[in-house]
Amino acid sequence: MIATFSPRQLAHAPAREMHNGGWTPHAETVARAESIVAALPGLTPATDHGRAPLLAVHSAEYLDFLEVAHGLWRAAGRDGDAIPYVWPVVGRRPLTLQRIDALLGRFSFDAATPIAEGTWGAAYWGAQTALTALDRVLGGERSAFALCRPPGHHAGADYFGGYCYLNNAAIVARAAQRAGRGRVAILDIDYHHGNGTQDIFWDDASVFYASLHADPATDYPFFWGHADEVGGGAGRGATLNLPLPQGTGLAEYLPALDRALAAIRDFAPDLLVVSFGADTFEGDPISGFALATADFTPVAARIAAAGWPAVVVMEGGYATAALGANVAAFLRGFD
Ligand code: Q9C
Ligand code: ZN
Repeated sequence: MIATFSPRQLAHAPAREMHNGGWTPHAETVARAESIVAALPGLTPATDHGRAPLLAVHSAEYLDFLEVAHGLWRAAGRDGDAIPYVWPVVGRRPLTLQRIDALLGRFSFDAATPIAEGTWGAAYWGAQTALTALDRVLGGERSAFALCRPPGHHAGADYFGGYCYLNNAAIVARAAQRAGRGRVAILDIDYHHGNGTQDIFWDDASVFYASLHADPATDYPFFWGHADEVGGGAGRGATLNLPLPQGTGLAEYLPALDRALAAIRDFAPDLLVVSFGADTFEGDPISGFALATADFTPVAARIAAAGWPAVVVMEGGYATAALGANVAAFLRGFD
């Protein structure tokens, strides 16, 4: 399968994250991308599609903020990565906010997602990497893989979090619609629920969002991904959440995957976007499912067998040494 990548994504190197009440080294490392690069035979360089496809998903205020956030942090006399510490639970007043701390809180939902010096450029090129994979599928390729980093599915229209800044899967979905693929399904098989993607398409009947993930009763992001979240307004019924217990292995995973695929089949998409996280791997350091490396191939084969043109976008996966092999095993299922 064709795989797209931009080395400019490696400029994002956050040092640490807030985890269980203390600082730990950041799990979303440069080495993750390097592990995947080393496992794939050849990579197609990303091309620049500009800011317009990002604006089809994210607000202008949010993109403007992301671009200058680290500079504002430095201008405030701070060292290292910009990290929020206060959130506007009661009221959001972005247009009156000046202080970097207020802006960070306005446009985020957790303290695990620092804005480092290279974050904007890396996230921008992550989105371009995803758009380049879409180009190939629109050009007639059956499927293409976008090696996106940082990941995207936790990022909403105007917020970052969960190691994510720009929602690459959502950007692909909107760009596909603009190219005439009116009905798009997003299948999210990262270990964590893709709260950002769900929020972006919550009331949109033209994009079906289906997710298999760890039950938010026990796992991040806690406030999204419960089975009773089905979409709202015109989008009611176009969101499908299938939470699974910690310890889930292939035998429990495949029936849930089949449920998601059946729902997508009923929706009859013109294009499928797969948000692929390899953090369902048994050796993942921050997750609790039990898929083995070899299990990723049959998971992908079931998705491929459905026959929709597919853009596979990289999301999480933190067992760095095994990550390349896990991604390669998944992509093999599409051959
Ligand atoms: N104590 C993705 O896989 N931290 N993001 C959880 C648990 C956030 C994962 C901390 C995990 C975000 C794309
Ligand atoms: Zn994840």
